[in-house]
Amino acid sequence: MRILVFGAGSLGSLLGGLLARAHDVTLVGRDPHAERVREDGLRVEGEVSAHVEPAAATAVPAERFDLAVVTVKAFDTDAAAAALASVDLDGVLSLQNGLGNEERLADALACPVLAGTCTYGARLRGPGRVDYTGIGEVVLGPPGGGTSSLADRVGTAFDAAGIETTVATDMPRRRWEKLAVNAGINAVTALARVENGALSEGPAGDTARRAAVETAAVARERGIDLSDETAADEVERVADATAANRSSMLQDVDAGDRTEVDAINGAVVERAEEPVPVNETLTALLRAWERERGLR
Ligand code: KPL
Repeated sequence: MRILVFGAGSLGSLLGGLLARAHDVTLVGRDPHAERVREDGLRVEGEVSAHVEPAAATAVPAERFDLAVVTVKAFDTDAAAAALASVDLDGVLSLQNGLGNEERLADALACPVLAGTCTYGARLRGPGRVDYTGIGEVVLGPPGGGTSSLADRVGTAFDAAGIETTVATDMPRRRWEKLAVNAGINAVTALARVENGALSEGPAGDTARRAAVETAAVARERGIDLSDETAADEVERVADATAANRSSMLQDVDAGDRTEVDAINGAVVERAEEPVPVNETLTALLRAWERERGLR
């Protein structure tokens, strides 16, 4: 399969690197990372060690691709949609945090858009180097649920590259479950400056579970079958499986970059019909941190 990975940050580089073991992959990212991948290839280290040689560019090449995998931050989704609008594609898979990304891509693109969740731990170590810090899973399918031949093809292609992938018919519920995980893990690890594994016990872990439980309540208000127990258990399971990982939001804070708080905890607050005090507090704290640094 010819695959374009749009957003060669931590997760995009890891997935692009793993996919390049079986497919013709082009990474779109920033220099100096893209330049180094072009010159010396991409080194994946950690759970898997591999040296692969995908193509890499800072803009989308005018070529045909079977699939574009979008891995940019939620606040860059509209820019991704604009960049992909003129590309000849069979389909797009959004593997992004937060709610609403697939809808924004689908509004701008003529091809079908799949929703996906990914719980891999990844960290960009430097130009041309990505660490695989936690084995996870990719789940993908049509955003509204049900089946599609594109989802089946993409699932087969990911499996062929050794990426454990589930093709799901219940993506609306899966997206809310992943939102609950991110609402719990990302903001708490970013504010406490701890790795995911630190959430196994103590007050930080309690706060993460409470944020996830609030998210499950909002999901139920919207007709999604997600129990408090499932949401809290998923936070624990993912925090354990990616214990050595610095969450994507902590990596943003480490780098002094804008975070995805609006698309994660902010999205929970925005959709809630009843008070969600933990998500409100986490959103307010991260927004204050961003404001202080002139990031919003
Ligand atoms: O999605 C993640 C993220 O960091 O954004 C998890 C699964 C929590 C891994 O850190």
